[in-house]
Amino acid sequence: MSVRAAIGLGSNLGDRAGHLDVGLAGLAKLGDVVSVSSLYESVPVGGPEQPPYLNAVAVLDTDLSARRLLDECLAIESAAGRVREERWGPRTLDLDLLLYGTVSVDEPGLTVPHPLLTQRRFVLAPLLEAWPDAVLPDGTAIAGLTEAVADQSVLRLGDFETRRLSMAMFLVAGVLAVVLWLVWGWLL
Ligand code: A4P
Ligand code: MG
Repeated sequence: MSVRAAIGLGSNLGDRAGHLDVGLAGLAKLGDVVSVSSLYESVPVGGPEQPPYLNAVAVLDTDLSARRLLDECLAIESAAGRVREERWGPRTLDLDLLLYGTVSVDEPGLTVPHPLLTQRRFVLAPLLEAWPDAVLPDGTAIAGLTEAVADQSVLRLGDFETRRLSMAMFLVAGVLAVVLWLVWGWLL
């Protein structure tokens, strides 16, 4: 039987949006992606001084166990060039298993719900957008947790599709400008 899970995606190195795209493409192979939040720009929480993050949350229905899902997420991170240097340090791609249905897991190397979920606006804001009626295993609604973290700086950007569309329009405009410039030169 499939379980609805939420995965948090984060990146603050290199082509951040490109890394999140790679993460999302990898997640699509692990189940049915039912919802993806917008992208959120967020101030780093914890760790050394580091660049701002792009964060998002994907919700998927999966037949994988929580352990297998996390292992697959770690493999996707590695494929995106993730190198672990220090805890909470900068990274090309971070995938965190936030929720796995309403199941609680507390094993070596796997804690679900993610232990810092309730303290982070960069997780709660996209999670609420992608899965508005999500609840913790104890029945607490995610919707009720956001007020306590409202002071953390998180900015909602456009969604994945809008961003792809604006990149395509930017490219088309660039090509048109070059063509016009060539025609202009040829006419003169
Ligand atoms: N692990 C256990 N449970 C989980 C779970 N539910 N999901 C283990 C993911 N991993 C889980 O993680 C260390 C180990 O945690 C994994 O090997 C896995 O077995 P890691 O990714 O190697 O190290 P990390 O990410 O530096 O540590 P941690 O504690 O996972 O940090 P977080 O919670 O991922 O936070 N600020 C902003 N604005 N945006 C961010 O995305 N991210 C972090 C990292 C810090 N500050 C941030 C952001
Ligand atoms: Mg992590």
